[in-house]
Amino acid sequence: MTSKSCTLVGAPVQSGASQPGCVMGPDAFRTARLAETLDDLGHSVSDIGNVTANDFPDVTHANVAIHDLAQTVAWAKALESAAFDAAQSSDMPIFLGGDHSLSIGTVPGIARHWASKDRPLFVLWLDAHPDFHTLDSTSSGNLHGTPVAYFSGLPGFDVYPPLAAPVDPANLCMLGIRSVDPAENAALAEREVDVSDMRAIDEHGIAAPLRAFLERVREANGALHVSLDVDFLEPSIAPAVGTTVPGGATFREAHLVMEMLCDSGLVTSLDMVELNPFLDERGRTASLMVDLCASLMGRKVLDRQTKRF
Ligand code: Z70
Ligand code: MN
Ligand code: MN
Ligand code: MN
Repeated sequence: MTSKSCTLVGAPVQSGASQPGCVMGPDAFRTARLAETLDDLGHSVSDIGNVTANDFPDVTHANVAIHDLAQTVAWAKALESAAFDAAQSSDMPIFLGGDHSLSIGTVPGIARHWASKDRPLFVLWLDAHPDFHTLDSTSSGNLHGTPVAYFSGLPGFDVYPPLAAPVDPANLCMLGIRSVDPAENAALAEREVDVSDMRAIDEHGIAAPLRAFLERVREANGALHVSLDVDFLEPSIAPAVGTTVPGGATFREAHLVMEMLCDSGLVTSLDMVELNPFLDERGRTASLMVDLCASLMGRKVLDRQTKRF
């Protein structure tokens, strides 16, 4: 792939998850040599360090299950502007989480950037979960379950920052989904979101739905944000996550997704989220995530082009 300017943005958010540990995620990615790996692939890499959020707004919500709302909203505001700035100044912002509530900030900031260029933003959500709760529907109160409903413009998010550019639900694709709460199920069906659950992937393979989605992005001249949750992966190869769900993407499926994304040339930004280094085994999950990022950014098994069927 052509050489890109990559901006690494640390987002040590853990207020959206039920257990602590994601605060250490950005430094685990750095320890697993993410910057050096991208540099070796020929990219120019700038690590701007970690974003901070300390200006907690005075917000409340009637749903008493919700915890750490003010911290999560503060992170969203800080990350929205960090994401916008990183997209303005580089080819490929890469956000190092941090739990998935960081996408409450990153995706809207990226969407604001592409709206200013008159390009629609598409989002590929690689996750065991659709994260499609509203503030009213979440029963766990873990706000990492809410980013997609929010940035897709669903109602009821008055306490989150106003969206400059909502993502059209028709521009979403979810792969790897295997844990969906009833309220999410209803909301996904109502918006006709493109969801490939594990049952569909077992039947058709993971390449077919991804290929169809990439075709849609290309036809629309869209930009593509990829949000990679550690729990997309099979827990036996990626144990460092608070919400393990059996039956995840295999090593080979995950690398294939990244290689197809690389070949498409369409990806313009990336979240790497939910890494909880406290739960890792000798850094294997952090290293696997770095290897997946390397596949996305041009690492190949063979230098020469192999025949594609
Ligand atoms: C569940 C909830 C979730 C990520 C777990 C799980 C949400 N639907 N999201 N891990 N990234 O608590 O709302
Ligand atoms: Mn998630
Ligand atoms: Mn998840
Ligand atoms: Mn949770």
